[in-house]
Amino acid sequence: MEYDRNNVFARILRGELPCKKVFEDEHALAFHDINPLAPVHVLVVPKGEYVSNADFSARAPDALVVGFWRAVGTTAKMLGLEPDGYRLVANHGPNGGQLVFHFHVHIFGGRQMSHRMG
Ligand code: D5M
Repeated sequence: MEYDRNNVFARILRGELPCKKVFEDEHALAFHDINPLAPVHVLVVPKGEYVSNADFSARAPDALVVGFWRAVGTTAKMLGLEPDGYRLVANHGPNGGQLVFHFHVHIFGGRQMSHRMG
């Protein structure tokens, strides 16, 4: 699939749409999900045009891959989720339930997660 430069996260990254920002550096932007599925539900998106995890891990420069995952860890720590733990999810493609085709990782926290898959 080709990257759509007008997807909602691209527009947030360009400042065309608002977000409730948690963290930002040169590699990534983290903000609250508009439709939270847990007491804490934050999305981390890399800066760059990557459709999915497959695209990101294949094409992104090493420094961006490292910087992105450091940003995920920093964001979780900033949210105070470290001691009790949290869940990371990246939906990939139609079977994965991906809705926004700009690679992103969900951080879920603030409650006990079950092992069941939705
Ligand atoms: O899910 C994409 C996620 O993105 C879904 O949980 C809603 C969220 N979303 C959609 N639009 C916005 C805006 N404008 N702000 C914040 N969050 C948003 P996935 O299935 O992983 O692609």
